[in-house]
Amino acid sequence: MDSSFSSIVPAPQDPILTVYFASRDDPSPVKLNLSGGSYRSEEGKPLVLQAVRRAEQQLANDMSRDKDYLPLDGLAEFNKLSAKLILGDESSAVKENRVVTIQCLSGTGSLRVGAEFLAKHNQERVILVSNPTWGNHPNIFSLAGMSVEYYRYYDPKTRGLDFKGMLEDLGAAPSGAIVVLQACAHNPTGVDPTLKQWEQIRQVVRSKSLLPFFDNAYQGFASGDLESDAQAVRMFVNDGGECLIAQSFAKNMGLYGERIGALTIVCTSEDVARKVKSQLLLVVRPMYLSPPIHGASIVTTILKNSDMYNDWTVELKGMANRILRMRKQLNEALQARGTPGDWSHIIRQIGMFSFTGLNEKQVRFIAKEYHIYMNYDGRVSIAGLSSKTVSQLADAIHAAVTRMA
Ligand code: PLA
Repeated sequence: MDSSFSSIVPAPQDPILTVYFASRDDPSPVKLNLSGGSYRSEEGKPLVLQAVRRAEQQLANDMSRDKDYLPLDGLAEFNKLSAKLILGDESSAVKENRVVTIQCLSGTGSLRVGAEFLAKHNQERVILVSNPTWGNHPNIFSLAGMSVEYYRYYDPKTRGLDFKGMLEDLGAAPSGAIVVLQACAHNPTGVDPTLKQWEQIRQVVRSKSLLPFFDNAYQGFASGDLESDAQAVRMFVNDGGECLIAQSFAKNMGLYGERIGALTIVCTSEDVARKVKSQLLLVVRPMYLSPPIHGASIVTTILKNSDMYNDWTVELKGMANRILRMRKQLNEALQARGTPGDWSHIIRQIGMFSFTGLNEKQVRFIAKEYHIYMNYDGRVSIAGLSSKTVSQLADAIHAAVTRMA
């Protein structure tokens, strides 16, 4: 039979998905997928936090709860508590009622709603993202109709921040352009500015009237501490200026599949905030009507119960510390093997990932010979390693570097 879709050509392959399928179809019992950023326990299993289990039990036992639609902007209490988590208890922007927060579908959904809003209401079409950045950023913003440009960020020579290049590029951006800044634990590089550098970034952003859009996908995963990881965002909010923040509970609460996050827009006045909110709701309604209830209920239960909140912060610190141990073990394992090169960046980098510096040929070699899957840009999820698999990865990297130089 004729198909209405017969003229469709296959979509170009998404690099992260390509690696995912290759790993899925590899029958090897020792295969290890370190491409996607989801946390694994020492046993190599996805981890459901105890605080989340407790919250879900409590919700399941509460017979007064129903499954009615949430409002377009989601669960009101969730929105308030999420804003507090990133902006802090004492945020004057919150006290002055100039903060709008709406529940969205995790970090991606928050970015997308923000992008649609900006495409419609920001005069300047240019949006700058770091080079490199999370692969989905350019898609999200260009599909919303914006013009994506890059600012220098990573210097492969130092495996650190190209701070001078970053400031130059931000300084040369058109006034009113949007600049996407990853709040902490930069993906894919694992390289974050210092607080002193953030202050200089803030000065350039404000003096050029750029509009910062923070991607806050990893709060708590950089340092293990929610407050420390919020410092960069708060620096910008505390100067009284405007910004957007896309927030995700996928990583820090391990709620990946619940798709729970929030978009916050900090405005200069309550009046502006009211108008902004009315327009955000216009973005949401034709897109998905209203957000899902379960993840928001879990997060709200944890954030408002001091006992569960404390349990959560302990577990979060535990995850961050385990990642640090894996970094240390991997670095030591490479040193023990005498692997050529300097691997200290594995310990210096921050967050779930290490940007190893391996090239695509080496990555493909490792997949073929060692059944370990990582992204073609050399990004590896340290959060997916365990004490048992560190030596497997170190063997693979050693072989790749010595044989595929
Ligand atoms: N922002 C950044 C910087 C991210 O790395 C990710 C996820 C998100 C937002 C969106 O996450 P969320 O929608 O689940 O909240 N990046 C992952 C997932 C973990 C992926 O790309 O498939 C990554 O592996 O890079």
